[in-house]
Amino acid sequence: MTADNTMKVILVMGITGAGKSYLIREISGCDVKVGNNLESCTQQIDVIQCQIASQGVVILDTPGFDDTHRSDTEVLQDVATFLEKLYKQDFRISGIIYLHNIAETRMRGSSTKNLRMFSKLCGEKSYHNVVMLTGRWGTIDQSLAEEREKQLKDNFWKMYLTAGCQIDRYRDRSDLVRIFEKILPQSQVVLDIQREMAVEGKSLGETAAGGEVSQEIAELTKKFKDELAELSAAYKHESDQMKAQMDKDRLEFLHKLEKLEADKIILMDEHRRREEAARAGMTEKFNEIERDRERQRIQYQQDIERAKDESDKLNALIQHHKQEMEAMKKQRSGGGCLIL
Ligand SMILES: Nc1nc2c(ncn2[C@@H]2O[C@H](COP(=O)(O)OP(=O)(O)O)[C@@H](O)[C@H]2O)c(=O)[nH]1
Ligand SMILES: [Mg+2]
Repeated sequence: MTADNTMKVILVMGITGAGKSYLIREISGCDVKVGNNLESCTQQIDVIQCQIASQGVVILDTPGFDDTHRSDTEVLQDVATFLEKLYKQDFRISGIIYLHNIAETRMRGSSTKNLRMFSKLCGEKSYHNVVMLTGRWGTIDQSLAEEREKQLKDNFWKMYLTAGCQIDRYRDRSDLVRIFEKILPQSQVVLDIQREMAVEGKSLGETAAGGEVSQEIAELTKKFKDELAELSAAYKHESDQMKAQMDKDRLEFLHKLEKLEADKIILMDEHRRREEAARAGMTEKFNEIERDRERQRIQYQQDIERAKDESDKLNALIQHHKQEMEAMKKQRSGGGCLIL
């Protein structure tokens, strides 16, 4: 990221198709790619730099945890490592927008899953910087939208609002300007996932968000295995046509199981890589100590040699002095005698 640290960072989250990229295009005026309703368009975190109310702003457009092409583990790995890097480069987050399409007829499984992931990634300490935002007010009847908003306040969003998140409506661009002007001056926060990974050195699997995904992998693996066992038991009694369909289902289950196994490996690999990096860090420290010791040993050796030299010189001097004394003594005693 080439942005400088005076820029304010805003994170936008929510399910695929909620309208995150559309919202960012509206507020930034940048050419942000929006998807169609069926496919996810934002695959990795997109970084959009713009000016809002004379303030340099970096908006982070995130993929939802219900991506059409990638598993939750893959999405989490991207989002978490990006946020960790952001922290390490001294960028702090000023606001988080969790966007929900008010025209959604009911809370889908993916909506509750995205909410759970959002809460695990951010953590309660950042809730005061969160705006739970409903969008697309114009596309349904006002009274119906208000009824749905009430349901969100009373049920699905209740715990987040009670814990400090704010709720707001996005009807047009002026709402976005108002909301951004409100969240930009807020004091900045460190998200739970950033604290866990960048400060406490945890691997992704050890974080709250990673735990959520691991738990889901375990539950899904059990579910698919149970269904596979049921299918195999029923297989014996069915007609050829049914058997063909069952074979297809079986393959599908096996494929899903393989994918879940691959996700487990992603989390384990990430853990191993971190341990290796930590070990490499320790080896480097150890090598540094060894180098230091070698430097000291050489210095010590040189000191001893120098001292030995000095001592040799001194000994030679003493020897010389002794010889001179001897010679003088001899001369003196020789001078007092009469030699016949
Ligand atoms: N008219 C209108 N269409 C929207 C709005 N928000 C999203 N959309 C449409 O909904 C679809 C999904 O939006 P996108 O921003 O890609 O969703 P994301 O997956 O959350 O990024 C796109 O076809 C958008 O054009 C909005 O506020 N008004
Ligand atoms: Mg998008």
